[in-house]
Amino acid sequence: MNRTLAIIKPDATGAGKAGKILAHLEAAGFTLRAARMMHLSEAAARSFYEVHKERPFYGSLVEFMTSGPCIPLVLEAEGAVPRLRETIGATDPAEAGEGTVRRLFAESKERNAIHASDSDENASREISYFFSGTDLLG
Ligand code: FUP
Repeated sequence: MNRTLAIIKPDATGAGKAGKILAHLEAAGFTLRAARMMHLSEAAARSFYEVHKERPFYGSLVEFMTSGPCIPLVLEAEGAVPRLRETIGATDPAEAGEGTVRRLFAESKERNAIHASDSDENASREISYFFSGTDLLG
């Protein structure tokens, strides 16, 4: 079994879509191992997306991610990282496949409902960014 990190983003929580997204993820075969609801500080959002700091959308992305509460989740499945990337679809919902989370629930390329780790290494780093070891026991 493998684990990955998802974040239900502020557009989705604000629009009352968090429950439907979680149900979709469980129906897609993921087991929920940890969850929390939090409002990211600007420092936390900047740090989480530091890899994008030179990109033109960085400031806007940080502003969006701090605009309301989000819900980091630890999800478990065989091949969790690639499987969740498939389940959520392309970054831009207009390009995301039929039935993917972003196609179903995202508003735009920026307000795209959900984050998912893009490698096992980043999944480990991102899980420990939001959760402590004791949250993940059992
Ligand atoms: P993804 O891995 O699909 O979440 O996409 P990226 O890591 O490339 O981008 C991270 C986030 O930056 C996206 F979820 C949304 C935002 N973004 C934009 O707002 N505009 C862009 O052109 C690309 C990404």
